[in-house]
Amino acid sequence: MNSKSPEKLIKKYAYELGFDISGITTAQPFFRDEKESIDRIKKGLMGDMHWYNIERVQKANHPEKLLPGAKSIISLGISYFKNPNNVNNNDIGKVAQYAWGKDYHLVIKNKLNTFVEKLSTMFEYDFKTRIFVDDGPMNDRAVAERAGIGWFGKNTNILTKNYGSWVFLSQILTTLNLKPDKPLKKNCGTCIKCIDKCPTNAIIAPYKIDARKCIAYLTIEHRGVIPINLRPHIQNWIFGCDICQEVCPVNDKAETTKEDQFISTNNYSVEYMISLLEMNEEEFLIKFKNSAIKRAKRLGLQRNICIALGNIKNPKAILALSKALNSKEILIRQHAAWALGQIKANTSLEILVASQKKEKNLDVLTEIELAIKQNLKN
Ligand code: B12
Ligand code: SF4
Ligand code: SF4
Repeated sequence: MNSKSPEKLIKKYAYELGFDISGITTAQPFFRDEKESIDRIKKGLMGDMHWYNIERVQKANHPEKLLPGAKSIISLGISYFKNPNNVNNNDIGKVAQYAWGKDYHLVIKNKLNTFVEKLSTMFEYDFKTRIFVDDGPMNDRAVAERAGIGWFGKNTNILTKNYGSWVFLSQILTTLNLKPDKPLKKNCGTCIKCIDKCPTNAIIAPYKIDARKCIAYLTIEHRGVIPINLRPHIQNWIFGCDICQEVCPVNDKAETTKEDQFISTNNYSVEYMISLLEMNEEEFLIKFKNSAIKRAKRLGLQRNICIALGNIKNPKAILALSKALNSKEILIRQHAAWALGQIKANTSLEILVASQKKEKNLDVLTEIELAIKQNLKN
């Protein structure tokens, strides 16, 4: 063992592996966070994320249940901020920055595995580890807060000094007994920008989200129909939402990512979105194999594209949407009808009227009727 303290060596190694921030905390329970999470499930605020259940929350906030004998958690943050120049471009589809480039689960898991190998050469005695990167029952944000790598913002994201909230969080839970860091004494003060600017009012109180209204939930996790009243507020987001981070003053000076694998050159132009609307399952699996976007599944992504095209209102999309109105998927027909209702043009109205005559599904018919009314009103 080197003469440096094990905690210093761990942090040095985290940096060498490309993590921007690291901290250490104990494996003690997170009682406040457990209580809040259970309360949100009970109030229905987690929507239909059935995988996010009470059993998971209990594990997530009692790390010793995840690894018997666990003593410490190494909390790691890595920036994914790209400083995009198209933030205000409302003529193209938008993907939240965290999903640009290669899927972070893959990138970070690789680093964590290498980290664990290194730990076994650093310590000469037997110990156990378990790694987490948003892929298991662990409360990533609560760990990060207590390990002092950042503090909770009112939008519930962990904010960090140099990288703002644009960081992925991951952990190594271990039976090693390491000296913990102290939480930072920081908070949002009187700022409420994220609460004010959230287009769906999903931040119902400081540190509390109603996921059912959050665009990230609706476009990524939610599998069915997106409520009609929320569709206009989704704007041109086709996967995730960055608004409560874009408006956050702590993010003004955020450093950009050093990880090339998080950079992407994808431009979700109307033409590209049209091509995605036409892709089949096999094409989807190939195209998004190494992307976090696959979480939305093909139908979810195509549903989101219909909404974005309806909000962008570019007549170029009418033909593709009329084809989508003939899809064998009810979900796609419903959202394509809505989108055609938003794009005022004789052709979109004619397409809706023609489809009204042959559509058999009552839910789609209701959408078509509403879309015709909307189209006439526009
Ligand atoms: C479920 C989930 C979601 C859901 C629900 C989000 C939510 N806020 O609950 C949805 C799909 C909406 C979502 C969206 C996003 N997510 Co998400 N998500 C998760 C996941 C899997 C669990 C989060 C969780 O436990 N939520 C439960 C609720 C109860 O927790 P919470 O909202 O954080 O609230 C805490 C505070 O209220 C705190 N608390 C209670 N009382 C008090 C009092 C005070 C004073 C304070 C300070 C705190 C506090 O206790 C609660 C529990 O810890 C984590 C990964 C993981 N395994 O942890 C990623 C994770 C939180 N998501 C992440 C990201 C990047 C996002 C998005 C930014 C993606 C995007 N751009 O579209 C958005 C952000 C939306 C938002 N404003 O939260 C990152 C966040 C990184 C960071 N810097 O914080 C995580 C950590 C994934 C990762 N490993 O990097 N996500
Ligand atoms: S991600 Fe978007 S919709 Fe969700 S809370 Fe933030 S601003 Fe609101
Ligand atoms: S916008 Fe303001 S209130 Fe919201 S997280 Fe950032 S600093 Fe906190």
